[in-house]
Amino acid sequence: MPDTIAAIATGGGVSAIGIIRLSGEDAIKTVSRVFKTQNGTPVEELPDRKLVLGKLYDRKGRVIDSCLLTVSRAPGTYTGENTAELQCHGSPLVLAEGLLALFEAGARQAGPGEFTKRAFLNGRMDLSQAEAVVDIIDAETAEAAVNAAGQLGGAVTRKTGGIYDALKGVCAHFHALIDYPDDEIEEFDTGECLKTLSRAEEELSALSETFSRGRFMREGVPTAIIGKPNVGKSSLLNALLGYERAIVTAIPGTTRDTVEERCSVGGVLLRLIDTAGLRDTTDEVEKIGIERALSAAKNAELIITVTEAGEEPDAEDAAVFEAAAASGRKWLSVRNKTDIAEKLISPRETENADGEVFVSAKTGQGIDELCEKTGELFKVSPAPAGEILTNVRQADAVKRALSSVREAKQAAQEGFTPDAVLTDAEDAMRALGELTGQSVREDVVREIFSRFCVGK
Ligand SMILES: Nc1nc2c(ncn2[C@@H]2O[C@H](COP(=O)(O)OP(=O)(O)O)[C@@H](O)[C@H]2O)c(=O)[nH]1
Ligand SMILES: [Mg+2]
Repeated sequence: MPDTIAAIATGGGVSAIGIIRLSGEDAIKTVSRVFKTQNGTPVEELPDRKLVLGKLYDRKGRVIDSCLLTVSRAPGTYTGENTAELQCHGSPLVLAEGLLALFEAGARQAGPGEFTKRAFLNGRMDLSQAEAVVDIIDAETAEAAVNAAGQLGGAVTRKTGGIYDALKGVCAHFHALIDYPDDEIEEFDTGECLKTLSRAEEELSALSETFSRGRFMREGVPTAIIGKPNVGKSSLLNALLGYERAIVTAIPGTTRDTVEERCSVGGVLLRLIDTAGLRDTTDEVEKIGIERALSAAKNAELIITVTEAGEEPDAEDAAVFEAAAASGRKWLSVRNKTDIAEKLISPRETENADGEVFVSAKTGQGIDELCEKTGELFKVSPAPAGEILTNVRQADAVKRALSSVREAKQAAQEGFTPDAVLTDAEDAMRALGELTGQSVREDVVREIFSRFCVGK
């Protein structure tokens, strides 16, 4: 029988309310030793899911808080076990003392993600849903949270569950053929089997393709800001971030190393990389910075070139445009310093850019338009919430399932023996089972939950 775990579930600092939660067979009995209800009802007789006022006692039996308690009994709880939650005043000291009193009353400290791990082990959610819990907590844009919430609702498993069942049907038939070769099993219809495999292939391939978008959603779009020195790259980074992150001076060559910051721009999470200005230099440090700038541009998905709005591009600007055009990545041409430009010039070299925006990093003019354009370029096209894969582990499982389905299909097409098709189809099922946790190894499960915070 799993022991009773307890943890502070809310953030570390001072807050209005702080929550201590417990889960386990003896959760309610344990909390009854440190909490007495205002109206005298014994804690163990409290109804489920009802907030009750009472007093919290420390290890020495002194009242340390007046707070609220809810108890919920198994199995209809988050963890599937008996649970209790104390809503205290949000003093870190009160919460720590309350927790220590609970330890003395028989609970032990919960490890990272242990509540959710118990929920998984007790069948309250599958593995992809459990991972969605972390994704909601870690979400940095509203879009990421909406997708994670959809996954918590089981969107990924609903999508793959149908494919899993179809493959199971194919396997059952092949098993029958192998196990009872002499029986009059309904004439095997290769056409039907191929149709099922093709449908599975199509759906898995579509799901697999959502991952590159999903990855941007979760980790951010790597974005390199490039341009010659002094055009306002660092100023642009600061304008987008809304604070003075990078050093800005009138001295060319100020930014020598790359500076990276995450920032939500037009609803899209960007990993903005400010770089050293691109120019010919003999300065050793600056040279290395320029190499890093070029390598950042190579690894970026979005390139923002910065040039001065009022000036015709010179040779250095032209080299910057050329690097962006040659990269094959999405490219936004930012024409900066509109506040001091006599007229706004649209250079011919940027015709093939994915957008041109006139801004002043100094006054903020045009920054909204830049955000909007970025949003348009990378907005995840509407997919039902949760049907975008954001998780490397899940994407890898889907990819393996896809490749096994393709092998099964090929084997069936080429008239291989039933067991050849069967082996591949079963591999695909096993890979899909990893999404829900059906066929996942214990150490992988442990690794997944170790990424959670304590108290979740
Ligand atoms: N007037 C004006 N000056 C700017 C603007 N953006 C940057 N600057 C100035 O240009 C100089 C170089 O800016 P910085 O951001 O360091 O350029 P970087 O070398 O490309 O990173 C600084 O003196 C900035 O104050 C702008 O939009 N308008
Ligand atoms: Mg700079």
